[in-house]
Amino acid sequence: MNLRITYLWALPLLACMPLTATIAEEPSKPIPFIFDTDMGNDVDDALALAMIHSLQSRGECELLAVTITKDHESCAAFIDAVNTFYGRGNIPIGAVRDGVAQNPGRFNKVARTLENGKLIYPHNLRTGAKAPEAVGLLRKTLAAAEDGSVVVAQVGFSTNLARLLQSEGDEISPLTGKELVKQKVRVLSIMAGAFEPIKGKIHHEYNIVKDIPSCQHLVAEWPTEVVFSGFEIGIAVPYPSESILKDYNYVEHHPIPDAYIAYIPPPHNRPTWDLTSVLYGVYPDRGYFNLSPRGYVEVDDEGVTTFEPDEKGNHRYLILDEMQKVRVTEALVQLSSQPPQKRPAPLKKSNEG
Ligand SMILES: [Ca+2]
Repeated sequence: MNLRITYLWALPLLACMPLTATIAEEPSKPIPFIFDTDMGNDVDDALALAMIHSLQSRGECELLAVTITKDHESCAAFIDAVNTFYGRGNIPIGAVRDGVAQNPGRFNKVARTLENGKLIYPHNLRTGAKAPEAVGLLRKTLAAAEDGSVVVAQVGFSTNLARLLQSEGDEISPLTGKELVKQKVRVLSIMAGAFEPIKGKIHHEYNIVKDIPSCQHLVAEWPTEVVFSGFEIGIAVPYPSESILKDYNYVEHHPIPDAYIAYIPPPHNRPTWDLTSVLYGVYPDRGYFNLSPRGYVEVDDEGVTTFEPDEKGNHRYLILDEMQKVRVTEALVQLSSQPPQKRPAPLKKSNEG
């Protein structure tokens, strides 16, 4: 019997199924992605950026822009070197002005490494001083995006995004920053705070403590969904340093293990704070994490986060069970260490510095 004919009876049933409701909740791929980072303070930002490139190579996301909240000129150069290594040296990079954490950090210098007088990791943007200011780049990037599409991962301080919310309409868009976010951003996946005691104590989480007023403004005013990866998540799934020694040797020089070793060398297993925010941002529906009930996060004047459940709230935070820890660790290792899809493309003038 012809199978096509046999199953024709099922077509009316299929037409009645509420397929559209299910599909509408799923993000369309590739997800337009913005990475807001304090690159240089801890090496998890570098691993997270490598992950984004691998996810883009897999067609899962498209990195629209990287914006920096660490106020040192070396951050932008390192990010451009990594982007160039992955064949995407033209991704726009914006830098904070008058921001916090004004030291170079331990590993941004990897971008300047020379061999026989040449840069090992070529890049055009040599200093953040020549990068556009971050809030303007965020406004421009959001204005050009489809409504309700963008995922933002904030894995450093809230300086840029708080300033974005406070920005007025301008030549880029008549919308205020808050209106732009409401129109364009689907979810903010943020590494900040702590939602359980750390070693039995209330934890003052670094990303918040460095710029408390900005984080207070962000949590009070962000108009779309916010999902927090608290401090406890990243320490529950440490990056196995054996991977740093063994999984990146497909090229002679690789900026990610170089940065890791410059930060704290193996056998140190580094927490994966920022990586978890990227993983959730791109794969919200793959069961890597459980989510808290809805509610509101508050940030006090000491930088401590508290969570008040409320079904109308737009804040949730990540929770990990034992099986998820195994899955998440495996996913983070495989995504961070995936080889670049293509070798560096010719650079345009846009990121020349
Ligand atoms: Ca970070």
